[in-house]
Amino acid sequence: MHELFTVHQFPASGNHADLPAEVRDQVRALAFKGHSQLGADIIDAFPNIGLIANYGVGYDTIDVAHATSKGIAVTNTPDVLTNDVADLAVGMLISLSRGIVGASEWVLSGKWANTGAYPLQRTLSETTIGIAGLGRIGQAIGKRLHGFDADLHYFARSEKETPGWTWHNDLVSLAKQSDILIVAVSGGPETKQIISAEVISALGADGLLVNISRGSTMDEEALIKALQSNQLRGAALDVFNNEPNVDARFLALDSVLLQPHQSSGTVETRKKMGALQRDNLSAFFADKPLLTPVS
Ligand code: 8YV
Repeated sequence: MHELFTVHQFPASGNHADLPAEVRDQVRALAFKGHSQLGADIIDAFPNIGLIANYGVGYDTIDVAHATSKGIAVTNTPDVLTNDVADLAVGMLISLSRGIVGASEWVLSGKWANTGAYPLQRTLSETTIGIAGLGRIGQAIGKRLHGFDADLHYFARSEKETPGWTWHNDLVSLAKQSDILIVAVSGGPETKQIISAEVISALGADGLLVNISRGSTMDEEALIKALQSNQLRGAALDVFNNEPNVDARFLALDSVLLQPHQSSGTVETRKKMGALQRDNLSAFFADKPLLTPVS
């Protein structure tokens, strides 16, 4: 980044106002990473920007409508992270349904030698799996699960071309039909808490839930209550409402697999995400078409 552009670091305080006004005036583009709010207040504090280049596919914390109204473009980093996110979703699902983390602990703690075989877990193959959201990532997850001989169902606004997967235009209907529900919708106001108490209850006491999208898509209160009262068999979560401060009630549950929002977190993918963010910035400064604009 520093070789290509004159870079001003965002203040360590996290407060844009700590950057002197004369520096803010010089800034022509914002390179954004993270999940804090990039709202109208910050956008307005940089009067000469024409681009917000996000490092990540999800841009739910950026006020895109406000940026657009001011003629500021927003770019993201789609595609390059799809495989890693789908891999982690499937990995979390296998680990949750087969109790892999607990099984490792069983060996490490000497329980295998001292108390005997690990309790039986549940099969993953030949179950009915629902995918909420069939964008790039949802499709990549489906492609992987197809190999498990799973009966695949999905929720999307419109029916997609798939190898025989069943479309639902209603999440409760999808959850009712599924043994496992994987959440892969994008975050934002439209999907806020769409995994509601009703959806969780429709999944049922034997159900498993996997979330690799955004914490905001989940009614976390309802999820915690369902897990605490065994109204849901388990949940594998890479994303949370108040990251990185995970609700402490999750930590007390045996039926969860918790990940630190790391689905795109590989050396290879993060390099590609950085390169795509920089390429968007370069295109902007060279007055060329942006590679991956969101709007
Ligand atoms: C983050 C993500 O961008 O792409 C997304 O939407 O959530 C992640 O890849 C990454 O953790 C950097 O903040």
